[in-house]
Amino acid sequence: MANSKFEYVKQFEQHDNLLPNTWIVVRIDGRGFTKFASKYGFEKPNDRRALELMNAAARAVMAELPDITIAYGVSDEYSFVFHKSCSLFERRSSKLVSTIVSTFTAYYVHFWPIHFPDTPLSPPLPSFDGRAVCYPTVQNLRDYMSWRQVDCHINNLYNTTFWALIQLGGLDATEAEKTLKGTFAADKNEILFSRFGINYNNEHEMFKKGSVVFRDYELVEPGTHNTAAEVDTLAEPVEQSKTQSEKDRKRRAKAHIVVEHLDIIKDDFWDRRPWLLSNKP
Ligand code: DGT
Ligand code: MG
Ligand code: MG
Ligand code: MG
Ligand code: MG
Repeated sequence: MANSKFEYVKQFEQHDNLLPNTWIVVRIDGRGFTKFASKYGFEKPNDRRALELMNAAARAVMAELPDITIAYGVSDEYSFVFHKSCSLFERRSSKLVSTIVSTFTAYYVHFWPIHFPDTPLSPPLPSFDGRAVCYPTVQNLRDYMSWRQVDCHINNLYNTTFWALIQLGGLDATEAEKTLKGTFAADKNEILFSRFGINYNNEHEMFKKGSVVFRDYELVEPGTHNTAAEVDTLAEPVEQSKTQSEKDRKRRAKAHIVVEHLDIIKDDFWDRRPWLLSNKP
């Protein structure tokens, strides 16, 4: 390509390659979804259609980006995890984040009519923000995932009780808030059960646990337990031939992507799916 006198402007571009050998998490979040949810009459506190639409978009993102290992979604947010050995886009933060955000948003809009057949979208259209964070160890990554799932649980128990007090108990928002002030989880469970006959355990798993998206291979029998430190070693980058990593990538691209509502805080989920954190596809 010919050099022009204008080409020097290229030097103004900033490098934003993420730290090598760390787990990359890209979290996206719906912009102004409080307003968006009320515009489209999302059910409170959880709208199944809206959550399933989020899951469908996340699944499509994973199908388009085989480098994503696992994703976790709750409310209007989704976290996408890239393996620490990932070299997609030379690990450039802005490329990773903008690709995920735009792919997710495009599919969210594309799938909207399937989930909301009677309510066409109209401007302002849904949009998402995104950020990338690096986590150096498997323990840090799992703590991140646990943090999001605990958040899901705490918010959902609160919201379920809050809206039961309003929708079934006839309280207004101020009264419901006052009732819940200073209560612990056990108190909220008790309010739900004694006042409304609701057993929180029987609430929909998607509402209680959020959604986990991953590639499904054969489950490993529990008992062959790897500690986080051992998994960290497993996940060390091994020198792989180009053809091998290309094969792995193809295998990932072909694998069935599932959306489940499982506990990702305990070891069991990870122990049974060693491919999620190891170097194997
Ligand atoms: P942001 O992210 O700073 O642009 O602002 P928001 O309004 O998106 O706030 P955020 O992300 O902290 O909270 C998510 C909002 O989305 C929250 O107000 C509840 C709403 N939302 C998410 N899922 C549902 C749902 O299934 N049903 C209803 N009714 N609302 C939902
Ligand atoms: Mg926010
Ligand atoms: Mg939001
Ligand atoms: Mg949010
Ligand atoms: Mg280009």
